[in-house]
Amino acid sequence: VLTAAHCFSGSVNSSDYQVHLGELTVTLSPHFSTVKRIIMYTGSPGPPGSSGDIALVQLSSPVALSSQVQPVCLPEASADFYPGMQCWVTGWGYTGEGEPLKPPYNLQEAKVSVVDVKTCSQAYNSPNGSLIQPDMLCARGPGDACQDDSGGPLVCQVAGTWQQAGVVSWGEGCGRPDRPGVYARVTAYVNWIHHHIPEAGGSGMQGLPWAPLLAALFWPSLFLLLVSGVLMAKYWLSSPSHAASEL
Ligand code: 4AZ
Repeated sequence: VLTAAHCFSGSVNSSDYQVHLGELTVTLSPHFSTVKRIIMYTGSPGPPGSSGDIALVQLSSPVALSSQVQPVCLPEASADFYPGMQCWVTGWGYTGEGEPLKPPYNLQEAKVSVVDVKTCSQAYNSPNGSLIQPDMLCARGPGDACQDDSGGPLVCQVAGTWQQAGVVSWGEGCGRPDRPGVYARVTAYVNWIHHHIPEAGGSGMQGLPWAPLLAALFWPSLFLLLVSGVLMAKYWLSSPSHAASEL
């Protein structure tokens, strides 16, 4: 499970957490997964708005997939979530500034569009330069993420598949036109994710993409070896010197 590192500012102890899968409302159902390991990109959660706000949660046992529990695709490290691209953010966080989600606590979704780096950097300019780092991705309304949405997914449909472009991280207020929501940029961490979960979907070694390459190298070499074998045998049999020496 991909989430934000700052979600663990209270505790990094695996036994303090439960992972509830396939739920649309916040109910503390008795069916949950326990956590085996929390892997933080940075050793410990940084202050709000800092780089590396990403973490992996390894569950204690495999998950049974269903119509309600499905994995999302990891983008390739080179994937481009271009400015203006329409994406969705989901969560049970505040529905507006100072407005906590009301019962029955239904999961909310908000449509957002990716904001170009320059515009976002300007929106978050500070005396020490922009607060926007290369590992951050910005997106703005109509909708926005808000308090308690942190760690949730920003997903975009690319050629029919849903890819996770971001992890809700921070922002000034919620839904302010001049203050985009800021996300941890997943593409910046894809190699780190594959390092910790070699079997994770997406690119990498999955499905032996290097097998055709090996075959492409192997078959021509085998062919050349056979041809040279046949030619050498022919030479050996027809060479007068060999014929003489054997007489
Ligand atoms: C938060 O406090 C938070 N509008 C998350 C996202 C945004 C603001 C605050 C973006 O978790």
